[in-house]
Amino acid sequence: MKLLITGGAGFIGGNFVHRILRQHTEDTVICLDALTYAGNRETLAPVMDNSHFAFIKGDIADRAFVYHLFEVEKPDVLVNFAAESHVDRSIIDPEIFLRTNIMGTSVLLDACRIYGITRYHQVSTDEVYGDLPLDKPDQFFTEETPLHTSSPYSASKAGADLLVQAYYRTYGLPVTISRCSNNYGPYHFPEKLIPLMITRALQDKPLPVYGKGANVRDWLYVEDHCSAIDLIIRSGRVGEIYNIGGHNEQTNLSVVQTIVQALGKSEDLIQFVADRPGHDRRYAIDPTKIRKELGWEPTTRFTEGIQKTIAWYLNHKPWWEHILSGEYKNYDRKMQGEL
Ligand code: NAD
Ligand code: TDX
Repeated sequence: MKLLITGGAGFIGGNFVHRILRQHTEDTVICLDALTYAGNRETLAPVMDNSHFAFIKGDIADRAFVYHLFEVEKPDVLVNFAAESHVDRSIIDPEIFLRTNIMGTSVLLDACRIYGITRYHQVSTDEVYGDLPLDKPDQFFTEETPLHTSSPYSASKAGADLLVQAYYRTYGLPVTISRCSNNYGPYHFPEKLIPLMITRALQDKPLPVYGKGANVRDWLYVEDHCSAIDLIIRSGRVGEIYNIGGHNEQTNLSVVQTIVQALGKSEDLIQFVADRPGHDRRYAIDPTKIRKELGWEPTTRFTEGIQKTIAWYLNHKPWWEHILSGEYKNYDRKMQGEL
């Protein structure tokens, strides 16, 4: 199988590239990535010399470029991870989210329609369902939950999902969509909660918790997300949506306290700061469909996954120190009120 993996120099896409080359040695992987601020060649360094792997730098929203790539490479399967992925950035500047997440997806879908594909898989998010109340712990997002987005990011992801469904219905394109809860693990960009807190705590910098830290996220170790997508592209039913989550809900404050304790730091580092506008209260996935249909189960519990993640950041300081020294620096200083 020849896979075109877009966004493979990012967090989840990078982990997915590593998994495919490790687990499916007969497959060939082409990674297409624009190397935005969030893309990182160093994430792919361990596979750059693999003869079953090729990296191509390019923009999924560049129609002529993408069509040429399809003509030359003729991929069998496309897995689309490429996106602008950070909610806070979408609040500051929404436009690039529409361009990449919606227009980029439409270009990829058109390329698949014109040149043919055996499967187009869209990596989506539980954020398209909006949020759940904090005081109703028995409520979960199912695949039937209506789309009800809160941020420009989630609106752009929902727009992309609707396009994918339209291409299935109108053109019969063989598509699948997965909607996963919050991921954590190696190669996670340090603008997101868990890596931000780990890297800042390691530098003894203040840890900014939005509001009261009472918002709830449903955390899944990235390798479990990748195993679910791997199953869906090989055995999932065409035209279907699959929710992915491991029933691991935690308040943000509890996650930050776990990190602080694991690193032996003081809780005095925690600072409650202004809340995110439109901040979703709670995400919680019901993964019954993927468990029953495809037999998927997560294998990494949070207590184990967070230790592995912290250990990874401790052992890969050059990876994140390089990021902290570059273009990201100004965004970080702005978010921390230093600019
Ligand atoms: P990320 O920001 O770490 O990586 C995104 C990658 O896409 C980067 O390598 C970037 O260079 C690339 N990219 C951006 N714009 C591009 C363009 N126009 N053309 C080509 N490449 C481009 O994101 P992530 O956290 O790895 O998320 C990957 C996907 O998974 C996204 O679609 C996101 O919506 C979805 N998702 C993420 C989470 C999560 O918790 N991180 C949860 C559910 C779903
Ligand atoms: O400094 C912070 N302080 C803080 O309290 C940051 C960066 C975040 N938070 C809070 C906001 C959220 O409630 O932590 C929670 C997690 O925030 P993010 O890491 O920004 O993730 P979230 O907004 O939940 O979105 C993530 O999960 C769904 C990914 O970034 C999305 O790409 C994915 O679709």
